Amino acid sequence: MPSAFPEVSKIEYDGPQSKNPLAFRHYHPDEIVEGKTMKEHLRFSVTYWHTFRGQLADMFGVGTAQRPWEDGTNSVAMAQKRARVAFEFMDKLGAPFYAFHDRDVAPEGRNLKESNKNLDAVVKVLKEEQKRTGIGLLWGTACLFVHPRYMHGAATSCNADAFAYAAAQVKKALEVTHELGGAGYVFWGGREGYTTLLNTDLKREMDHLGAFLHMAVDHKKKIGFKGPFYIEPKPKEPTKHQYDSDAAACLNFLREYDLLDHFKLNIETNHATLAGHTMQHELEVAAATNALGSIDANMGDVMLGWDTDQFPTDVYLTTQVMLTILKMGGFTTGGTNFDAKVRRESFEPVDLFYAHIAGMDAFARGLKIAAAIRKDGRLAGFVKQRYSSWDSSIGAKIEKGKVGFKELEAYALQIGEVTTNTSGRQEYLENLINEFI
Ligand code: XLS
Ligand code: NI
Ligand code: NI
Repeated sequence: MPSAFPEVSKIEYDGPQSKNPLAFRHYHPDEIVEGKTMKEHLRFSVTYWHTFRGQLADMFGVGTAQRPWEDGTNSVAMAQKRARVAFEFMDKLGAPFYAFHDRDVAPEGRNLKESNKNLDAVVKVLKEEQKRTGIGLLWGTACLFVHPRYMHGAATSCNADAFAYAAAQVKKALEVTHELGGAGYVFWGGREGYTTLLNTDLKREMDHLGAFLHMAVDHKKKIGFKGPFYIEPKPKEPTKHQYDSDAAACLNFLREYDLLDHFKLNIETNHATLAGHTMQHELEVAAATNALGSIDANMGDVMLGWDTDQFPTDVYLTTQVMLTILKMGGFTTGGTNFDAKVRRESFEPVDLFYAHIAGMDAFARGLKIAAAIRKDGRLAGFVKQRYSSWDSSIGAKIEKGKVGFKELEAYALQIGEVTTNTSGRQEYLENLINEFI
């Protein structure tokens, strides 16, 4: 097969001074940071749906993407050819992982049987290409939101037939992920929510979602898939309200339905901001329950209120992300999945390289900066000091559960007033971070 990107050779690390736009200035895969290589820390992953299926259409206009390898059909042969193009791209980029929905990689057939057969035909090629390049599957997932059968949702549909069909689709997607040695499996509830409560039995829908996820856990055990399940929170879009709206809502749902042992979270920046949170807030909430599994790396636009899925190029953002990831001890099965698409105006194939290089360099910088901040120690030292009243006397007694309201009343009467507050020093700390950027 002729090369799809003949003008691009393997992207190499060229150092911060490089003016070569098709080189890394900061992502240096073998460089050691805090005892691990950058490659091991960041575990970059390319998303199949945006990078190889995105046409760059928007709500007002058709796709603009130039993808010379496409023949305009949605055939299995085209899907197989596209898979080889994808691996040429990822191999040249040096991305160690990719992620897909079942229907991104292979076309939906006339019925489930045909869809499964199509998927198997493409999985065969994916397997060959994984073997040839050493690139692995970070996670697989099932697309339960595009087809009209899921208009009312999948696991939360008012129609039991749609639930059943979705279960069959997830069963197959899970088996295929397992076959490809996937490190994890994602559930993103695109239409698991509602558009109006007037026609919705919220409690019944949530119960169904809980049951669905338990069936998935059972099937995972049955086939011997060892990777974690991840839930990917998002508050809305395409529904008005999605049940797994943010990290806290997901964790509460998992607790309520006794699923917490089987799931971690896959946190996406633009979903966090849609929910009115920062990415770092969502990461910290997940990490606090030991449920931070993986991230979908992208960013939104402050001027636009939707999921714009832009490549993450904001170094302040990647620094915050990496501070939390390093604090929780780094990724195990998870990674940095670029759930991001080039802008509609960036329509040439080479833009796919520029975009990923930009994201990878921004994360490499975030990693290096976060490691430097941690090595410096002033930030962590400040936080430790800020809570030092808890390390001895009354604070230590409260933390150890040795006192109740009665003893605390006696203590308050004795001190008379709180005179020991210290400054939060936000501006000082913001300037401290800027020292490293
Ligand atoms: C959509 C989601 C989706 C998931 C995978 O907003 O980010 O792409 O990552 O289904
Ligand atoms: Ni998204
Ligand atoms: Ni995502």
